Amino acid sequence: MRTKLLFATNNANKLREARQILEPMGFEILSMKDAGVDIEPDETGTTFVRNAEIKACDVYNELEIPMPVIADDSGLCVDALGGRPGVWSARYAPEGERCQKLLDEMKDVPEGKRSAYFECAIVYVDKYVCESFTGRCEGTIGYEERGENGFGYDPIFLRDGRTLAEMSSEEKNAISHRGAAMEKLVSYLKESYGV
Ligand code: ITT
Repeated sequence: MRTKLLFATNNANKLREARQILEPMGFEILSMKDAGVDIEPDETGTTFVRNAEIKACDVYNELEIPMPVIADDSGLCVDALGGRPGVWSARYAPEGERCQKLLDEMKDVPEGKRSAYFECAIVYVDKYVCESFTGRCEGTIGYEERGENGFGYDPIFLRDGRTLAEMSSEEKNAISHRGAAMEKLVSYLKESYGV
């Protein structure tokens, strides 16, 4: 039987990527809507792990019938900006304006100083258990938006000459922060529970 995990996210793109990564490995990923949970946890933490813990625990506590919950907190950390927007990536600017605002902030930053990375923390919560797994994807910030795939900052994040938005979802998942964190989650679940 497939192991069910409830993904505590309101971000449809994260849900899509999690399903692409985890379903071929034998997991069934339920959405908050599937579980009848409609909340927007308060992300008051200052780290990705803390915010993912808050989301996973808040949603777990809403469940009438307990089941394992995962949550993802992630963001883009730009070295020339001292790591910003980081945990504030979703609050940096309204969706649709984030990439342009970041390009504007980076307009005087020379080639060679445009390094950045995506970070992802996945937290798994079940009765008596709370475990976190992190993943990172390193690259650079480009000079214009390119590509139609992905979401968020993907159109300005370059890896080997292409933005993540120019890659197929399989290509992105194979190198992404989310893919790396989820791989660790799967190893943990297999080792601990033999799922
Ligand atoms: P939930 O909290 O409901 O999961 P959210 O979108 O608010 O959804 P976060 O607080 O973790 O999630 O914010 C992460 C933001 O960082 C996200 O909205 C994107 O702008 C950006 N981001 C995260 N992962 C990304 C990825 O793989 N590609 C591009 N941008 C990403």
